[in-house]
Amino acid sequence: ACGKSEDKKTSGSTSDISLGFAQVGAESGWRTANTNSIKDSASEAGFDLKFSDAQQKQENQIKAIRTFIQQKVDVIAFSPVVESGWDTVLKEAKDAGIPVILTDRAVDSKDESLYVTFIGSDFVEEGKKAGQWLSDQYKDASADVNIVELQGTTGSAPAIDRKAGFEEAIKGNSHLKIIASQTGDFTRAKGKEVMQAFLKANPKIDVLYAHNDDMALGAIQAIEAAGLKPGVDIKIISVDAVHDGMQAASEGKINYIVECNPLLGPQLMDAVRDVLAGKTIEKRIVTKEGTFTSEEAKAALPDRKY
Ligand code: GYE
Repeated sequence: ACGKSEDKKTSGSTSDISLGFAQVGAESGWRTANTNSIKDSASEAGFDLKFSDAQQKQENQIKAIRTFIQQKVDVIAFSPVVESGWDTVLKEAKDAGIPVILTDRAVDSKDESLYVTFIGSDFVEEGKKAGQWLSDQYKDASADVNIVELQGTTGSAPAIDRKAGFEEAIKGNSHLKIIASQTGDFTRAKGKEVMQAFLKANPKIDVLYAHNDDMALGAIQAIEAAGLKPGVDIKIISVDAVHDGMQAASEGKINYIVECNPLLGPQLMDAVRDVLAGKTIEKRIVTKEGTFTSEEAKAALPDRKY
């Protein structure tokens, strides 16, 4: 065989492998860590990385993928901003013979042949961990516990799944009530703005569940501005465990963080190598992660990489 990928495999050199990566944006600390991980591991692998930032817009990602197809990159990887609406462009990549790897977020396409694998977290599991902790905290509650929820980007896999997992885990405790739920688009600015509105509209908020640290950090500013103590007057749970979130947790402002690992670069580069070498790859590669209470965050903070 003297195909393109065969040459690469046998030559031992990777410098002629090109990887097009369509990133979501730069909306959060998680995303920054994820982007750095991808750039660093691509350069370590010696791949020619073509990186595009979609500024949280699906249309920009679709454009970027079409450009990668025109450029005839060897592999396309991307983190789909939302779950739906990918079939057409994924079909175009398939017809061009370019393998696609999903990282971080999933698509809802029925046709699994449109992508090689999906590398990323189990977001339903993350939501469940958050809800389970809360259920345990309030297992002896005799009055209603009012929860407000800051959702991630509407239509994104982590927003859909973290909501579903959380609801599933709290449904056994009838005192746990979600009284308001809105998107904060995974950003600090939006998290602050929506929390302000929640505080205005609801005289009694006991718990905030934020789908990521950045929204929780924005909400903390709103809570403090309202003269309340985050972590005490309002208990806070979030997801990610990025540096600033862990810092707030170590100060007792966030009570519980469910970890979501952004360092997907090394696994992605392995998958790129494997697919070009013609190896079979598992359809689903799940990232391993844990959880942190305030005390655990304090202990873990000095050794965190991001
Ligand atoms: O939790 C959030 C980011 O898709 C897992 O996107 C990712 C999420 C992450 O904006 O902070």
